[in-house]
Amino acid sequence: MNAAVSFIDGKSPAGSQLDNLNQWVTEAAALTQPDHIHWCDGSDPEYAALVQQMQADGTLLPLNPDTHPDSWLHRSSPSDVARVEHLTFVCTPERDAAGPNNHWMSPADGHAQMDALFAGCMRGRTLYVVPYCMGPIDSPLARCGVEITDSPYVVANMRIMTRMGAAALARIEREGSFVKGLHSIGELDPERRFIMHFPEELTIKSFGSGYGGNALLGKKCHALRIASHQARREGWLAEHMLIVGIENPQGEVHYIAAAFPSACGKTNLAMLIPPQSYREAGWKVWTVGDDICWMRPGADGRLYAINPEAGFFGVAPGTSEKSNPNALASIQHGTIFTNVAVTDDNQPWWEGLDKRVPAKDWQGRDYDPANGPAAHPNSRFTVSAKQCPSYSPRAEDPQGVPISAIVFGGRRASLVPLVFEARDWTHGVLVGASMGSETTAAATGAVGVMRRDPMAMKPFCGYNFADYFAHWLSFDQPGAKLPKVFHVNWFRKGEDGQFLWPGFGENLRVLEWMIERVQGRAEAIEAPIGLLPKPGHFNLQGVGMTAETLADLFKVDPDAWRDEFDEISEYLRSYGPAMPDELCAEAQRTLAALS
Ligand code: SAT
Ligand code: MN
Repeated sequence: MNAAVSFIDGKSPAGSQLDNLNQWVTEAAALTQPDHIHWCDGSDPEYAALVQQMQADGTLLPLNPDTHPDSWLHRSSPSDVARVEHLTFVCTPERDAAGPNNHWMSPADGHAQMDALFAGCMRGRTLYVVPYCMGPIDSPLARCGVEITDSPYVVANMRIMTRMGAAALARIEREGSFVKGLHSIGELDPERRFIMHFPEELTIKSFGSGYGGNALLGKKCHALRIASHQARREGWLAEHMLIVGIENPQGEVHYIAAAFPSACGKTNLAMLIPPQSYREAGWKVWTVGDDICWMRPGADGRLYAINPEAGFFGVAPGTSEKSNPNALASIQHGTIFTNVAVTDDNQPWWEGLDKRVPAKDWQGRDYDPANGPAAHPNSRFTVSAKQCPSYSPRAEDPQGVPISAIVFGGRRASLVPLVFEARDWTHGVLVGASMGSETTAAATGAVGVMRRDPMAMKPFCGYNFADYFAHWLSFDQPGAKLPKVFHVNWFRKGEDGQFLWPGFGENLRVLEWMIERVQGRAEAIEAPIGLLPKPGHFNLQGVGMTAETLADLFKVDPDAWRDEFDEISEYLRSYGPAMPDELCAEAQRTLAALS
């Protein structure tokens, strides 16, 4: 054990509001039987000591200190490389509360199953108590949690991804309430792996995985599954959305929240670099968040959003000087890489980065293309948001940023045009609810299969989707100044199998149209599925696109859309009577317009 890490065996912070926390830690320790208990203060020396300890035992491998100072490589167990949706449960007294969109277990069964796994699992290990705050530490929209874990890798990641340590503990002491997350990597045995949520108890139990959203409990488990449940009760929204600020040449900044499934380019859009002509004209892009958005109505009726996270857990493959220079600049130092490859001079490497040939693959084997990609397709970087050159100063604003537009998008090779606008809020909710996307490597299972992923929340909504859609509809109140809602598809392909739209920085053109729609400056034409840009009102100057490609990009094929809407209607109906009639009626309205 490294002496530099101070272990406060048995001793815990004072303060009567913390009785609740102390008691839970005592119970967790009695169950898991750790050798040591360490209360994390989130300090630099603590982080340094943890890293040193992990380097000593091989959990972290140092990377080239000249090119990537203070950066580390972690190789996870090869059977523990992504979220496991089939092992993720929502445990509510009534099955209906969790809905058909979740795997369900009764709380009693869930606790019994998990506690049997946790019994004695930390013998010979240290139990870390990780107090954290999701959101700026002084924000009324922020919420706190405490993760108990036996993984120092998880502690180090939580320190980057959340406001972790003493300040969070002080807020918990003031407020007295927090989300409890109990985590152990167990034996990293896929047969003994479960992630369970108990929303009524604000509790998470996760066993057997050390990877991403399975283990960094502040992220998907707290900030989405538990928070979505809290948000419904308290009148706000916890969403799987990036938040980006677009500054126009007049210096006005419009904030946009956009929902895309995991590994569909949220990080790239949040850090977009404007095309040269836009840069020269004075456009700027500000990153507030790349994955999660909490928003609530402000006194002026607008929705105000915070990013509950403090860092990025970004997908490495595909990140390059072309696709995302801001991300690349962010990860030159102080970064934890997980499951990437390395070059012969020990620099992190992944497919799509550049033309170098890696020396070792993500499992540490000599690189051999016969073994598949050198970096795991779901390999990641963990880095503080403060290191991002485009990080918005408003990201730390306790009041959040006002949202002008909400964007839904998926990965659709055909059918769905580059952009369309919803007719109104109810139609916007339908557009979100009927989202479909091809699956990615962010979760285990087949990749590239089209599935319904409403609001990109299929893996993350902590309650019945029917109730969730009703909650969304409920924001349409007198006096509300709701954002306009749009749908985008960067991934439409032509008959030759090539993407029709160049994407990346050029996506700003689409955001510009949205902002001009919000300002009432750009015009649209009505199509049965929503409003499309009126030719001449969408800036394509310099894109070099043929009229034919443009027509393909915006084409709405009524026959194919009728099939899509038959499927959407059936999907909505599959939720039974709880599905809001308003939404089914809205789908019927679109279907009628297509006939
Ligand atoms: O593994 S995570 O859930 O944290 C990342 C993602 O899938 O969005
Ligand atoms: Mn995500």
